[in-house]
Amino acid sequence: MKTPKLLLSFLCAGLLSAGASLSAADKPLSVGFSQIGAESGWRTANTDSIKAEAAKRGIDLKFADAQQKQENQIKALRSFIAQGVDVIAFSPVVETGWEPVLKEIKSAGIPVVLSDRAVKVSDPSLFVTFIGSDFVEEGRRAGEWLAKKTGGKAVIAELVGTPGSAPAIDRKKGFEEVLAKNPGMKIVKSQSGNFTRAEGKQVMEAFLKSPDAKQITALFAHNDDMALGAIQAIEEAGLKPGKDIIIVSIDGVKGAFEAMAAGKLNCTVECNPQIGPQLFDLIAKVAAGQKVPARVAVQEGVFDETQAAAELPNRKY
Ligand code: GYE
Repeated sequence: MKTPKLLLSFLCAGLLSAGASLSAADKPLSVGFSQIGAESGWRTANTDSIKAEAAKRGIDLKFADAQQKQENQIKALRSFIAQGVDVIAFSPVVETGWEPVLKEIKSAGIPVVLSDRAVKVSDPSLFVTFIGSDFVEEGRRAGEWLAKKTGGKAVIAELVGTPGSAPAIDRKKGFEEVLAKNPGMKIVKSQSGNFTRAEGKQVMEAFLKSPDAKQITALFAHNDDMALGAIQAIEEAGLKPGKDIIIVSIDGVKGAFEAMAAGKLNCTVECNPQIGPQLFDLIAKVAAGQKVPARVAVQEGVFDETQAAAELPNRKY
C-alpha cells in the first residue's frame, strides 16, 4: 500500500526536526572568555573557578589571558566574533574604552556577560548582565574596620589597584566615604601598585623612604597581593607589619589568612573569586534567551585576625 503523501511529509518533518534538535543539543555551547591576566592570587582562583565550571558543564570554552592589557582583550573579543561563539564573557581590565568593540559584538548578534568588573558605556544594551562584587561596599567595610580598630585615628598609606579599573575606583570611593565621617583618619600617601605583589612592595618601599614616613600608622591595600608585598617592604625597613603599621586589605586569599595568623596583617575584606558556577548559570540562561537580572551580586564577608586560624582550613583559594 502506498503511504499517503500527507503522512509522508509529516514523517519527514518529524525526522527533520528530531535531527535538528539532536544536533543542536549535541553541539556544546561555545563561550569566549577574555580574562585580565594572572596578576593576583584572586585572579588565579577566578580563572580556576571559570575553567573548572566550564569543563564540568562540557562547555567549549575559548579562554584568552590578556596580561593586564586592554588592547589584548579587545583583540581576543574580536577573535571570538570571528569564531562565531554563542556567548562572550569578559572581565574588563579598566572601565572605559569598550564601546566600539561592544558595538561590533552586538552587530554580530552575540550576547555579552560581564564578569567581575563593570564597564562605563552610554548604551546599556551593549551587554546583557554583569556578575560581580560590590567594590564600593568592600572599600566601606575596610574603612569601617580600620575606624573601629584605631578609634578613628589613623595616618594612612594607600596602595591603589590598577588605575581606571572598577575595583580601584570603587574601593577608594567606599573607603573615603568612611574617612569623610572620621576626621581623625586621613590618607597621606596614595599610589598604584597595579594589584601585584611586586609593585605593592616597590611602592611601599618608596613610601617608607619618604621624609614623612614615620607618621604612617596604617595601610589600606586595595588587594591582598599588594598588602603581602608591602609586608615584606615593612619588615625590610625594620618595622613590624600588623603592629607598627596596621594593615587592612581586600580579597581574602589564603596568603592573607596566613599573614593574619602570623600577626602581620590585621584584616581582609572578602571578595569571592569563585564565580564560575554563578557565571555559567547566567550564560546558560542568556544562551537560551531567558530573562536575567542586569546585575548579579557575589556573596562575601569580613575576617579579622581573631578568626584567621579557624577560617584558614576552609579557604579554597
Ligand atoms: O581584588 C584583585 C584582582 O577585580 C576583584 O582584581 C578583582 C580584583 C581583585 O587583581 O586581586
